[in-house]
Amino acid sequence: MTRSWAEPWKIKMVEPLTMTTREHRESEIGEAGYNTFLLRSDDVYIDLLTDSGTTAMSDRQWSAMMLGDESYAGANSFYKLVDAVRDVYGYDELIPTHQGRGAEHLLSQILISPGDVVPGNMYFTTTRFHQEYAGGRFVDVIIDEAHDPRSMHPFKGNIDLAKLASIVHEVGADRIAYVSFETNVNLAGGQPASMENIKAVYAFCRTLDILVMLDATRALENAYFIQQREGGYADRSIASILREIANNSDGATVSSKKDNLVNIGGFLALRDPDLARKARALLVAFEGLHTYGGMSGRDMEALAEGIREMVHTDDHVRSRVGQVEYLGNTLLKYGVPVVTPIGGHGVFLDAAAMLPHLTQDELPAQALAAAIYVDSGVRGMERGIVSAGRDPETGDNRHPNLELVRLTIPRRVYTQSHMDVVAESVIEVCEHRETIRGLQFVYEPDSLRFFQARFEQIPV
Ligand code: PM9
Repeated sequence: MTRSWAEPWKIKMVEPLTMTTREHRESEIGEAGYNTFLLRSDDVYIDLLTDSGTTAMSDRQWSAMMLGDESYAGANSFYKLVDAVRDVYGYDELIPTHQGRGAEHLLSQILISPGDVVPGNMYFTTTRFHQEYAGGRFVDVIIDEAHDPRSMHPFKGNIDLAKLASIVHEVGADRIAYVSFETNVNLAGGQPASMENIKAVYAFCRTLDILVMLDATRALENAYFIQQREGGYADRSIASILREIANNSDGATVSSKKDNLVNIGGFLALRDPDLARKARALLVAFEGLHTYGGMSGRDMEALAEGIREMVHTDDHVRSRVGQVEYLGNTLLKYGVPVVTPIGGHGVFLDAAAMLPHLTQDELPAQALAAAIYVDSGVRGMERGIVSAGRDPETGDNRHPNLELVRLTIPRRVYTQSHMDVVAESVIEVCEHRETIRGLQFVYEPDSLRFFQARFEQIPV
């Protein structure tokens, strides 16, 4: 008999949810221009928009916040954070930022010169924005399987070494700003890279003096999949696997709003003190003094505790990913097309497969996210053509292979019964899929358009 996992915590405080009617939700989604980012949270029942900053903090984190040292310079809370990052990730140089994109901004500014190329394993919206903003060109070198929602490859986040070698050969190693290696690749569906691949990429880059910078935002979940799926790691602790991932890099950007179990915060971590000096020079202009960056003392306290807590035992990540897999496997059982294997932070619905009557330019994922909201008040997010944006050179829409709706699970927030309600709603919507109409833009921001764009239904 297989034995169940259960959450390694109990609930001390609850937050009431609002129940709404279908009629109300139909009106609200119209008001929000069919963009789930523009809904008010009071109109949402189960909020699966993102796992970013939506975590429930522990009693230890809340009590640590009371110890926050709010000194402008040299706060004790900063040094606790430095120690936590060094102990858990092994990086010596810490540059604290307000969240992940603050770290991406600094990294891109110190390493990218106009015309440089940044190879990476699938784009992430804010990451690519900062790479392009600094004058770089992102080149996708992820393995082909990552673009196939049905491929069962256990490590769809892997970098294709032949693709990487080819772009290095084409432009020359000195025009490669760095390799941008995301752990548990978000837009591929929360898919991990194998330790073998992480090591091979680092070894290849070292021979050419190319830096490898991790996006370690979800490296914990990546470490869990390595433990579960890669030969030789079953008996290793998550903490030691996470450290081994970080050991094979020159630095990392981290949005602490995910793995690190806090509602706000992030950091850039580096090994090279000279690079860190450059980053700190910009930090004081864009974020704050080098001993707080973009965070208050209490934020740094909660973050230092969150970093230690996430690896304290393996039970936390096992139940976190276990809950995501529970939702994904329920949907699979009822024939809903989802990205497989089920990822670490959310279940990604294959909107292209679910709504074959819509072309990609009719924005099927955007329309599906709106339809699920109307059905049950469950809020997901589009991850397809709208998120992919336009090519800065041609101005044309990018057409990604993946046209997905992401149901992202916040950490330590919802119960298994919430997951049942979500699954029932998606199954119901799937049964009436042919009634879902396509959408068109009525307002399109110039960059990161998915956050604020507005849409209307295409007239019949
Ligand atoms: N990710 C997410 O919902 C929040 C904003 S985008 C909708 O998935 C990675 C892999 C992320 C990420 C944010 C950031 C940026 C960097 N890398 O949001 O600035 O998933 O803290 O981090 C979001 P910040």
